[in-house]
Amino acid sequence: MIETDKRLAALAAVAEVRAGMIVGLGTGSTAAFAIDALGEQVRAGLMISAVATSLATERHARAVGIPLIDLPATIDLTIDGADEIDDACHAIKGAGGAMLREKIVAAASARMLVIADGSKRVARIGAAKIPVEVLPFAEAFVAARLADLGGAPVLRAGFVTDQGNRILDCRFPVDTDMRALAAEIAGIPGALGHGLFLSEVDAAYIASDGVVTRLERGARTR
Ligand code: ABF
Repeated sequence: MIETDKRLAALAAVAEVRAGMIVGLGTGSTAAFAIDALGEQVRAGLMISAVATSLATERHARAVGIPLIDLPATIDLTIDGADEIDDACHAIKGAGGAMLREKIVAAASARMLVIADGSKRVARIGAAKIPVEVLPFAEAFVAARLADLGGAPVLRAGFVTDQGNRILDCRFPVDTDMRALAAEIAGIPGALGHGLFLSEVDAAYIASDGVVTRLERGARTR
């Protein structure tokens, strides 16, 4: 059962949280299980503070009693979902549209954990849509650049990000060099963020049929 697996993955990650930590809270239905579990622990006396990656997560965290702070320079541990993750902990995120804040929080984190059910685990990332957050002013320009890169961008209809921006969902050829692509997208003026997380994720808890597997990346590259 996918919901059970999401919950198991979330609980495995929450077990890494220690008293006194600043915790980054992800967005999405899997991260929501972690927020619920942390809320329970906070109500039972665990002292932590947290940073939310989206307005939805902020509301959820407040509702379950987790104290929130503004983004500090460093976060101890972040727990977040993903759309795809491979065994080297490369991930695609952003189906929920929160990847800009998620990337900032991940980059600020000493340790970043992805939690997911087994359907998200892939041999090589790249089949999922890669979302790009774009400043509305620059939409046509960024879309043209993404099309030049082979991304066949599609505006996410009716969606506005927490920052008031739009999202262009892209599909690149499966054999695309993702590291080169990430650099290309990051270099487009008006493209504010993208869903490729190639060096941020330190470990992942993936649950399939009730069994949790931990993937740990090697030495951190950033
Ligand atoms: C966030 O929520 C995103 O980066 C990812 O796109 C999505 C995963 O959602 P879910 O856990 O609901 O599949 O983590």
